[in-house]
Amino acid sequence: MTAPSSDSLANLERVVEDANTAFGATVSTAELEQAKARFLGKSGVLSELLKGLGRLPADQRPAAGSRINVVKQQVEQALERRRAELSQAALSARLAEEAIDITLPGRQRGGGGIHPVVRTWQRIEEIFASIGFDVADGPEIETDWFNFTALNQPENHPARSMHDTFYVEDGLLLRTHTSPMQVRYARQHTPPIRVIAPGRTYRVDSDATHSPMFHQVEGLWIGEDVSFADLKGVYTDFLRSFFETDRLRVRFRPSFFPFTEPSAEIDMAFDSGPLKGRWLEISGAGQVHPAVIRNFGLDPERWIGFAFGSGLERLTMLRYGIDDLRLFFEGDLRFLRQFSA
Ligand code: 2U9
Repeated sequence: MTAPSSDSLANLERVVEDANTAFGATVSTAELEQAKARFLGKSGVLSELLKGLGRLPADQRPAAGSRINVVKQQVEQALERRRAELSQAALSARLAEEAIDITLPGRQRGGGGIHPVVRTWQRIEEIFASIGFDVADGPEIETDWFNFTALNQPENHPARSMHDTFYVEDGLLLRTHTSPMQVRYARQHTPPIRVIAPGRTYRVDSDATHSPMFHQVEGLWIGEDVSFADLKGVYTDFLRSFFETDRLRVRFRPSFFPFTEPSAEIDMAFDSGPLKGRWLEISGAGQVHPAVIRNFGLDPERWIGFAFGSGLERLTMLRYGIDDLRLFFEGDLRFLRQFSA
């Protein structure tokens, strides 16, 4: 061990400067601890100076010792200052990182939307209400009589097959069409009867173009002189209101349903737009069968009328240009949001 040279003692003030520079260059407390060791550690600059004191002439030791101690205190102060600076900087950085901008708008709950099929349902109710039709309601779980027998579909009719109908306990079933609502309505009202029956219906059928639950709307008009011409007029007016264009045509083709005689398929064609000129099956219809009128509790010799039935999914797909039935039942918000306005 050598005595502190007069040179190193002369440069004591430089030590404070060097420590300040070294501490100032650190950017973390870990770095600062390393820098501290170089000056204040066991074999740091100041310890070495103090250790060398013994080798100085006795008369110089007190002055040199106290100078070294002053410098040591200054270095310790510099260390404390930098420590405070670093911890303040760390705190500021953390506060900045964790800052919450309380002026940002809150997370919106998002307005729910009305399902496109229900939009169609509501629209149809409005259109028919405007020409004096009432809206019937009724149970989705039905008796065999209201779903089949009253509609002239006898005991062994193929439509009753287990393959088509969801049966539940006690001989009840999920209605396979909305017709039972109209039977119930007709038995509780006196003619003239003008009513539509929209709602959910169920059939054992599931593929790309069939859903086990789907929606129908049926219409019924019973009076003393209601004709097929009235049916064509009412249904054509309905389609023109629903699709918001007079530029569409309607045609009837002969068909068969147990509950109507004669029966027809209704086709429509747009005169403009992407589907222009294509005949589209849009509904079934017919003059209500005398046996069904009798099941209303009415005399078929006096009361006559028409009924029609349309699928709400099909009407909705045509109105909005939707090409896949399954979109209605998947609950995909990217699809549904487009109808939330
Ligand atoms: C009563 C008497 C008669 C309603 C009718 C149709 C023809 C028909 C289908 C069209 C598309 C159902 O959703 S769909 O698959 N419906 O073809 N419906 S006549 O006739 C009735 C209804 C009620 C009391």
